[in-house]
Amino acid sequence: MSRIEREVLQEEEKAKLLKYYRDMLGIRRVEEASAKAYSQQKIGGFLHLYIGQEAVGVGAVAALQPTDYVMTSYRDHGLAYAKGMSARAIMAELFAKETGCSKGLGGSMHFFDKENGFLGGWGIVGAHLPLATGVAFASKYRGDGRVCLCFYGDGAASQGAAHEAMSLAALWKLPVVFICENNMYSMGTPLSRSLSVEDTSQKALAYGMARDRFDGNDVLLVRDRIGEAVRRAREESLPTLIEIRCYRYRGHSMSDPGLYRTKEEVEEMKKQDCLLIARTYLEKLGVGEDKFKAIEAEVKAEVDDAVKFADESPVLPAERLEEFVTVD
Ligand SMILES: Cc1ncc(C[n+]2csc(CCOP(=O)(O)OP(=O)(O)O)c2C)c(N)n1
Repeated sequence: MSRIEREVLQEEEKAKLLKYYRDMLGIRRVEEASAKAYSQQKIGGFLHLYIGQEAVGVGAVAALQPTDYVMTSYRDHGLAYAKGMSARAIMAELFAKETGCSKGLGGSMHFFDKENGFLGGWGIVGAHLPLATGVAFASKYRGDGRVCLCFYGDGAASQGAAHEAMSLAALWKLPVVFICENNMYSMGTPLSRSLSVEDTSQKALAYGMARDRFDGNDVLLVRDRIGEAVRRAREESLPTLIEIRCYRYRGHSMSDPGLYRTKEEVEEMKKQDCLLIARTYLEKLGVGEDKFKAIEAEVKAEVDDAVKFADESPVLPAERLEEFVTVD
């Protein structure tokens, strides 16, 4: 490769990394604003934040084509944003407003965005893995080349539904990537108290499925490693199981005081923060303080606008509720 080609490549990578940085910051600020709104009682029900795991969502989506699918559990705001859902649609859904992605009827755990290929937002632990297998079956049946990424937590790794889903995905050679976001605690239970092995990707061995395992704070590493699984799914129609080690800085949900771990542990993990890592790369590539300030201002304006939009939006009138009920 010539020097000029290398430089062009570096410029391209820099532009991409800037976008990933901006999207990770977008997720973090949207989540912080929703935590604030929750404390002001503008949001009801549960609220599970993605803060700390942003590089997983952004890196994963960077490995996809826009027509590919993403599904996840109830910790869904970050992945929805990464897949293209607007901050307005997110905040309005959280505020239970008609302008939200699910018309305010789903709330935090039930985001959905068909146009962007974001197929939920699912509240029952492990229940969406069979759905992801079904989505991948449909892709293969139609021959449309679409890949499905299915995210779940370490707490779902031993669910029976997860095994049925993986077994059939491997047997039928389906274009699905199962991604266990191992943030170390399902609710308040450390993985060591719920699983006899430390590495949940070993489950793939039982099905003869390809597997991978790595840390999820470096967005470029996440993109490239998930990219390999996406290529396997698209070109060879084969599933992969990936465990990504990550950490959530906040409690399981807003009501969790986090007594099962120390403040020191959380502070230690923050030293490997995904935004810090991306920023350090970017600084080495010559990006200066002004650019970071401009990104911060742009994201702040986006989030402020989303909160205002959600505040001012109407709730769905009660007489329209039946429109969304299906009876056979
Ligand atoms: C089938 C089922 N059992 C129990 C619950 C209650 N529950 C909600 S979240 C959760 C912990 C899941 O942890 P994990 O899968 O690791 O995801 P994380 O919250 O860490 O992202 C539990 C037990 C549920 N929603 N569904």
